[in-house]
Amino acid sequence: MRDDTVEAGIPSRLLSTRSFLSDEIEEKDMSSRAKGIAAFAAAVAAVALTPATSAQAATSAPYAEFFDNANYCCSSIYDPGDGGRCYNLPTYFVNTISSVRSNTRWILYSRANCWTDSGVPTLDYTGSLSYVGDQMNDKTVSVKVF
Ligand SMILES: [Ca+2]
Repeated sequence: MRDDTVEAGIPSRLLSTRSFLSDEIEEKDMSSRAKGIAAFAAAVAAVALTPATSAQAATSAPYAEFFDNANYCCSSIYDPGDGGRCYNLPTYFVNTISSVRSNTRWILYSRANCWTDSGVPTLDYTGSLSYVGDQMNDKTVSVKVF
């Protein structure tokens, strides 16, 4: 006859201990998550409370916008500056980039994962460029924005 205090071979006392522990762990996880969120909210609030000196300050965050045609036309993909993290372009934009609007330094790579070697074209530039040049036109696969 089956003992009701045993589930899957574990005495019910142990089951309840296990469930108590898992509740505690869950609560700990939640509170550390909550702390993380609170810290993030505080950081955001601190930034928001810093008075902007001008409208210019609000729009000076580094970015680069990569366009599939020259002269900043027509479809584009926006990448915020992030210290030069490598970003592989989505399939649609692979081998299409012809111009770049930017207020910071960026690099175009003709291979995935910002890989490069001698003879593999790249373009390292700062600011906007209405045409990336014949060497890089329609050859960009990955980018970095600083
Ligand atoms: Ca193009």
